Amino acid sequence: MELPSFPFANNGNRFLGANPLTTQPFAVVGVPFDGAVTNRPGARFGPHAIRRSSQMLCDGIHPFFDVSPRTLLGDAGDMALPNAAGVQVVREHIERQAHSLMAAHHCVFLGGDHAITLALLRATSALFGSVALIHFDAHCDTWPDHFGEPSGHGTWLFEALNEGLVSGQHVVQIGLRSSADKAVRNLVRDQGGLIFEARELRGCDGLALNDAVRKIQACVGAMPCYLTLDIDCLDPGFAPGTGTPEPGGLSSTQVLTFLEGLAMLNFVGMDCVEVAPAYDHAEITSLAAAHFVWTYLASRTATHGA
Ligand SMILES: [Mn+2]
Repeated sequence: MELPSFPFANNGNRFLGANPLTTQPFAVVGVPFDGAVTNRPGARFGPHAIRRSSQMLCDGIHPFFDVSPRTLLGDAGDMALPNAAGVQVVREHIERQAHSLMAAHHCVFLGGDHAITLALLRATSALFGSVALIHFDAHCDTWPDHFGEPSGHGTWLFEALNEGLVSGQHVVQIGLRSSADKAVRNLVRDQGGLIFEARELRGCDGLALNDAVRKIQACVGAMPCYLTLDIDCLDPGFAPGTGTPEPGGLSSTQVLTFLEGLAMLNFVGMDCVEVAPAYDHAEITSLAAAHFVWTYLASRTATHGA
């Protein structure tokens, strides 16, 4: 008698048990770099933990979009990166690999710390021009330097704006609440973009978030849009496993409401960063990340070819 395959079996640790990447339209790619963090390292193990937690999603049929991304999805494994190079050299390697992958597939990158996003946006901009950006985070990441050094995981958006990779009027930040100089915290708003601080979203869920969703839709319009989701946008109660946790954050359901409500945007790629499994408990953080990536991929599957 042939036994059914156990749904939580280790399918080579590929996201959602997908096949290795060949010609599928959607790709998941690990970017295991955490050399630019401020506080606790460990996000280099994020891709493995997110893939492992995604095994729980079984057939992958999403209850809101009513599709499974699995058959349209391939897992490219992790990028090959130098082990002891500085952030600038690592970013060159990331950009080169991301560019060739994004030219052929709609990609979701699993971080890694947030410094990788500058390289991913360089690849995105080379293919799609200056893009709109949806940025979930506790931190503004518009610091002009990283504690005296030119670049770190909190400077990528400052650099991306200066390089013209993203269009300042079409940047939307959601969940900000960390300490920072006021001019740094408000940079995106001062350049014409939108900021929804965690404070403004307290107590808002479901329909109460529709106003924010509508404002974001109006801001981004039909522009090619990149989504970057720092898992520390969530309250540490929902995501303890991250390097720089900030109390007073979003709930998992708030983020899911945004992802579902923004499904009609013209997304061209996504990353989910800063999952650091060494500080996690019961896979809470990696499960949240897997759900967000799955929801994004289901939204792309639902609109694929439409
Ligand atoms: Mn952050």
